[in-house]
Amino acid sequence: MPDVRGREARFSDIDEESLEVSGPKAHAAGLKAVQVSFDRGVRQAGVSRTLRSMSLVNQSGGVDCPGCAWPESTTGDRKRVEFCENGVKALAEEATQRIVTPEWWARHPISELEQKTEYWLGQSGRITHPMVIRAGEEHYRPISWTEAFDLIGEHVRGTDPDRCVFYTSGRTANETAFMYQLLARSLGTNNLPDCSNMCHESSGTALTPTIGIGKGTVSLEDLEQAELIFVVGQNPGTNHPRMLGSLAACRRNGGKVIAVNPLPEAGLLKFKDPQTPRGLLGGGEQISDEYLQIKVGGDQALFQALGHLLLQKERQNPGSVVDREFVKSSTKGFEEYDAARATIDWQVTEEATGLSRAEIERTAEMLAASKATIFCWALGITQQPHSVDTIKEIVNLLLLQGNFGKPGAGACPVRGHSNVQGDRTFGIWEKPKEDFLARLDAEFGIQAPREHGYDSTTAMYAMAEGKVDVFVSLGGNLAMANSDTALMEQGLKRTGLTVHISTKPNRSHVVHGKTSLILPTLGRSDKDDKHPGGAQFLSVENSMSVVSRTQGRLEPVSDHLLAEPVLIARMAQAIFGSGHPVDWRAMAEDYDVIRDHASRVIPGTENFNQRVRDKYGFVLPNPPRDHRAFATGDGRAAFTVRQLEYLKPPEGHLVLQTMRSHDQYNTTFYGLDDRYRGISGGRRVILIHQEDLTLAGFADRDLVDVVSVFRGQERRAERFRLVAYPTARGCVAAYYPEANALVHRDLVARESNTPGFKAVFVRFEPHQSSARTDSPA
Ligand SMILES: Nc1nc2c(c(=O)[nH]1)N[C@H]1C(S)=C(S)[C@@H](COP(=O)(O)OP(=O)(O)OC[C@H]3O[C@@H](n4cnc5c(=O)[nH]c(N)nc54)[C@H](O)[C@@H]3O)O[C@H]1N2
Ligand SMILES: Nc1nc2c(c(=O)[nH]1)N[C@H]1C(S)=C(S)[C@@H](COP(=O)(O)OP(=O)(O)OC[C@H]3O[C@@H](n4cnc5c(=O)[nH]c(N)nc54)[C@H](O)[C@@H]3O)O[C@H]1N2
Ligand SMILES: [Mo]
Repeated sequence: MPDVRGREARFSDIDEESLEVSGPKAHAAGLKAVQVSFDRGVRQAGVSRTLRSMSLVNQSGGVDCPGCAWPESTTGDRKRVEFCENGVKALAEEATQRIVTPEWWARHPISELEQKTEYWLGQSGRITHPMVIRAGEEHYRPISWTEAFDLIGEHVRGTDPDRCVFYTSGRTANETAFMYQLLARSLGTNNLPDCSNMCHESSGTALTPTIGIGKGTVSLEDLEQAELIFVVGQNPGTNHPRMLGSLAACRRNGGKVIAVNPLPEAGLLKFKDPQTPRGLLGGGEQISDEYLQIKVGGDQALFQALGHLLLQKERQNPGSVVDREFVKSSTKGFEEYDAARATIDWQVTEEATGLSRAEIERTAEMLAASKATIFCWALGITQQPHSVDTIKEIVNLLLLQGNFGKPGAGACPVRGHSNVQGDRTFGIWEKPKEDFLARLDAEFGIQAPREHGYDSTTAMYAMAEGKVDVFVSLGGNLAMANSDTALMEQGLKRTGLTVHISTKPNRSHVVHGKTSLILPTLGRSDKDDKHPGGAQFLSVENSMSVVSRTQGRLEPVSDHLLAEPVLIARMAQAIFGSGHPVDWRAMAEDYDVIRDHASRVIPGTENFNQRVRDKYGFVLPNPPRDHRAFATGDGRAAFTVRQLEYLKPPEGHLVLQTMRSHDQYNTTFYGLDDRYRGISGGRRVILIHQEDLTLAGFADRDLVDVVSVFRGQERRAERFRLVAYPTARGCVAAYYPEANALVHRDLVARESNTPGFKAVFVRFEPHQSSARTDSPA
């Protein structure tokens, strides 16, 4: 049973008194974005560190921006400034000169830290020393690195491999990820959950069986060449700002953009490019030609309707819409799809989408007219119960018009964390394929387990049930990131040893295991030069399969930080002792050794060391894009027929989506403002349509408790301000992670098991100070 008062207090300084609402903005970026980014940078890191880090971001041989996974150009015409406001904020957070020392931990007992907000914890600064806390103790205390590794070795050797869990957050570099999965598999477990489980897992799950690869099939250049781009369930103005440049370029080349989103997101309306003088000072460029303000969860219905309309046009005028040649030579299942979409129930379609038939028909006209279409999507699509089906509907539409393996066309799941895609490529996955494991075994002389491991959801169940003795977190903050906050925290507390490899304090350190270690590590912008052969670099893979170098240059804030590959090697040595077939030390000393191993295990990384040193790195093979090849077993891409599903909340309830503000990086807060949505000084808000507000019997700015329902169980989160906002009818929005407590542990996407963060049924009750949080059980 969580302490209700504690949970309230922990969010209280990000609350109401300072809340100001001015309504959604009509454009993104511009001069204000540049001002804000410099301000934040200088406040955290000082002028010279800010300028130095900014000049290196996303340049060849520089540091890959830790913000998002949006790619940089690889054609040589990279701009002097290849970053955005939020990238600068991400770097400033890391380059900060605020430090969290052993004295800091001595000043703040756990009982006090438990009351602190995530914002406060993160803003405290960079952790300088390895720290430990044991059962019954009130403070983390310093521990030597040797003792810390010995402690891990003892705990791991003292239990079953299957009772150990190795979590990864997507900032982890390729080389680090490769070593980490090797450690887990040498030990004998595939318990390798990662943030991707909560993010784009649905995309991989839908794409792999239909087009034979779990990744996107477009390059940056394709976006500029597209005739039509759909941006579905995505807020690029905040989460992938440099994408706006590509969308604007597409329109300048005569292409069109259609936004599909329940909220009127500023970045999808107008864009003032901060990387050009005209963009800084001018009135801004229009981004969307059509804005479909869809109901949350209504996308599958929209895509089915578009399929129906395309096929209808094709029947009226054969050869005008469907790419017959492609469908015949490269796909299967067209007849079944054609038959299933022959009719459509318009009443259901309008109810599911909240869109008018006229809007959908207009959209179908644009789609039919386009000879090169790209679908971009992100979490609005992936975090629904029927996400996998919705993405398969996108694939159907792309296949109909042959939008694979030609310029300006394809599927573009826009990834989140800067290296979440690379981590998968390099082996972080709870469901590894046999051929990967066989190559791993051969390369290292180990016997990797074949049984699948826990994902982020099943790991949470296992931890809460007391089935986990050791939990290692390579970056990340699962206490705040996962669904069902109370259950996740309970799980961490039940675990024998939690090991947090981190740069900054976060909630997961505070709701720790019986024994807990915090192991501070170098960030991406830090210099990593304590090696016999001198400074080392790492590599990352962006959202478009480009692998490139990243190398930090800043002086670390402490002499006691270890680089992640070194840290993992020492952890492995402590666990396996001498005589282990893997030469961990050689890898830690020289990262080329890791890359040489990886190049023999991971297809497409041959000559890794040579090619990664090319100016802009290299592109991994992508069969659908490279030569219209689909590795689905029989070489054909698959049309699929899925039952229509959309969200039907019970009487008196609305659908809640949980999303990011403009001032956060996942569970890290840069500030308390959401500038483009016109919300400032507070995060505990519910954006709700004025008419829904009135219907529910509330008024703008009322203070309410939010109650979610799932399979007869209720969860409660207290003290939110209702804010009248032009969102789609019947759909409300709140910020992540404040609303995670409302997401039931079993509310997940079918097949991918991704939490249904954007599909929560809620109602509101006037706030009562004595209300209780429901037990998560
Ligand atoms: N600055 C910054 N950048 C980031 C991050 C960050 O926190 N801060 N996080 C990174 C990570 S890990 C990720 S995964 C990405 C996330 O990038 P996004 O997917 O853009 O993230 P969200 O804020 O969750 O935004 C979801 C968007 O989907 C819309 N939406 C919600 N439900 C639906 C629906 O049912 N249908 C449709 N069509 N739209 C819907 C919402 O209105 C919102 O615009 O960003 C990455 N980049
Ligand atoms: N309700 C709701 N919940 C969500 C989502 C949502 O849309 N709605 N989105 C989900 C998604 S898409 C994701 S990706 C997850 C994010 O889940 P995570 O990846 O687990 O969370 P982050 O907030 O990105 O992790 C932040 C922590 O990483 C550590 N860190 C930062 N830089 C480094 C580094 O260089 N090295 C190391 N070792 N540590 C570092 C810091 O200590 C920081 O506190 O959240 C998910 N949760
Ligand atoms: Mo993500």
